[in-house]
Amino acid sequence: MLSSKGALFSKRPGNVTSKSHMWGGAKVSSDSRSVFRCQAVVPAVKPNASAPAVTPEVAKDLYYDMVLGREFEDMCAQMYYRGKMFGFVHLYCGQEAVSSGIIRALESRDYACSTYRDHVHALSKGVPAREVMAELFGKKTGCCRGQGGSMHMFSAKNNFLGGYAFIGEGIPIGLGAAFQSKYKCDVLGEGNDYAVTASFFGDGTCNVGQFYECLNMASLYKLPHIFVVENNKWAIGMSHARATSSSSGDQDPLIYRKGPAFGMPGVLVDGMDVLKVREVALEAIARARSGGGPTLIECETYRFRGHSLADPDELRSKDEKAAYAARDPIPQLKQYMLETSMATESDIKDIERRVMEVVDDSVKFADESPKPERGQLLENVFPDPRGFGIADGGRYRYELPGFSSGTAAVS
Ligand SMILES: Cc1ncc(C[n+]2csc(CCOP(=O)(O)OP(=O)(O)O)c2C)c(N)n1
Ligand SMILES: [Mg+2]
Repeated sequence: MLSSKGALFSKRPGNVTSKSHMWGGAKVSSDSRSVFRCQAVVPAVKPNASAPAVTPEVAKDLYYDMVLGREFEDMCAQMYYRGKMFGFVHLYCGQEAVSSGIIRALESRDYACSTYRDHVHALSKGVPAREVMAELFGKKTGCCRGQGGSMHMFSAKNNFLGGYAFIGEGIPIGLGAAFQSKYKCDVLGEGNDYAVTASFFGDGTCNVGQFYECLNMASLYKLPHIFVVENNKWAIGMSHARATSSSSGDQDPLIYRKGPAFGMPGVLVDGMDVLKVREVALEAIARARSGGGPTLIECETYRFRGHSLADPDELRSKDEKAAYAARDPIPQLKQYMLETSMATESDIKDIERRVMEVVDDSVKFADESPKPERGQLLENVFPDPRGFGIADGGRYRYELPGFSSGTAAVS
């Protein structure tokens, strides 16, 4: 049950309550997890009569995925403050309905391209929690062998095209993926329809030039690309309304209106309602897959934490935070599933227990995994290791003992 003041889960469900792990020599009991939780409140939700129809299986998948995203991020906060992660870490708490609503509507052959707020996008696209957590710990078993870290998750096998520290950098990468899938089908005759790419980015990023260049190209070539704007109202400490001009003279600088200016549909959706997000996603995916071209989807959402774990989050008002906390997408879906008999309390508990096990397991795996060898730092820098130059004695540097022990190509 949700507690009105406390966490999403006031108590760890099932038999995992007594489990504990060793981290850095300190025995950490799972109870300490609540300290690091994102504070959720019971939302004033009514059963949504106009909610789009989904099967119980889909609803349970969405619930699992959103709870996984929330619990994984809360665990990241705990591990960050325990010194297990380095650099900036941007959490996704509050925005889960966007990731789950869009990415879980994609097929495995489709692509997702992210931002620096990328852990949950990676999880929704099927990158195992173990690999994401190990990447955050900088371990060799991470999805980028520990060389990417929080902002640079990538998984070729899951068609997850990466996180990007520079805002807007992922959009042209996503566009390129959409281009290749159209090229393969139309020019090389592979397959009967297109793999679809969804690229994610924030409201602040919509004032970066690459966004407009990509809107233009996607529309010009009718690419199977979905632009997903996660409008959480803030770009670090800059309010969207303050930083962005309005297209039609009204107060609210609505981003979705930029779609039609480039010849593509623009859709505004409640990004705190996963079923609504999924509904618009399915429509955009079907259009993209069948050659109807791109869509711009603006999801109105909110992050429940500061910009990064280094941000004290003092600029946003208490009232604003409370208003969005009351629209938390996770309890909303839970309540909907219970009231429509899509799931029982025991189904819900079972999902939550499975999530806890996956998150606990990811931490144990990451903690016990080996660090990369020192020489790995020099891999994947030049395609040809001779690019590292000549060392004293006339040999190529890569020929020196200990240069690299891994996968750098040697021709
Ligand atoms: C090209 C570039 N300029 C500036 C920054 C610094 N920066 C990091 S996050 C951010 C704000 C982005 O806000 P938004 O797109 O709304 O995404 P959100 O953090 O809200 O998810 C800025 C300006 C950057 N990372 N890259
Ligand atoms: Mg933002």
